[in-house]
Amino acid sequence: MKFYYHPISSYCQKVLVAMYEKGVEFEPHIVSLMDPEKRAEYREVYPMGKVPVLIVDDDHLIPESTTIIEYLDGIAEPKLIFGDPEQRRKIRFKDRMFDLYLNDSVSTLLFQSMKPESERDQERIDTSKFRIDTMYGFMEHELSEQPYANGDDFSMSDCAATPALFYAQRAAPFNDYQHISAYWDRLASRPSIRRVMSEAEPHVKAFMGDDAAA
Ligand SMILES: N[C@@H](CCC(=O)N[C@@H](CS)C(=O)NCC(=O)O)C(=O)O
Repeated sequence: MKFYYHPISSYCQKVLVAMYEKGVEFEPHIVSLMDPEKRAEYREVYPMGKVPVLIVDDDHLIPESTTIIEYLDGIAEPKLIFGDPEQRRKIRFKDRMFDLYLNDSVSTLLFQSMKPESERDQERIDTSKFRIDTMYGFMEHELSEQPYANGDDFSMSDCAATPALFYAQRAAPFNDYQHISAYWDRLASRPSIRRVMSEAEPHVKAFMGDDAAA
């Protein structure tokens, strides 16, 4: 399997966590999306130009982080989408919530904060803050009753929460939320996640020009 990704990309980190949890072997292809030439080259692989992408058997292209994890679940243990239909629905639901309303909002805040104040989009910032606060409220409640997003076992939802919380430490700190903080400590102590973070760290430092990944 060929995996097209970049260690700094949150959606790639989500899939890397799943791959390292499962011990899946892959051929790494790092895509430098900041370089216009490399970006154009990558569009030959995947016209949408987004990472991550998994290529299986040389020509079977699998884009989209959730879809990649669903594919991996079919070929390698441990399962990250498991249980009865209701449990599986909840795993997918939280995966969507973490991607769309937490991760995307955290990314928006990070990118906006890197712009000069006069160029920032206050409406997008306000919407992102509202979504993050709403997600934190939801997560704090859920995590008061269980160690992981869907109970006792680590699932695809936790893969999705990882990069969001990794970058949220900088963009939208959650220190005031006792259960989210404990959840983050639990996530960050998993070997798969420690590996993803340590691989991302030098790239995050170079991109943000400081100790953001510390
Ligand atoms: N829904 C996609 C989102 C992928 C995505 O937005 N990837 C970003 C990096 S985190 C990207 O490729 N950005 C480059 C671009 O938008 O051109 C997924 O879950 O894989």
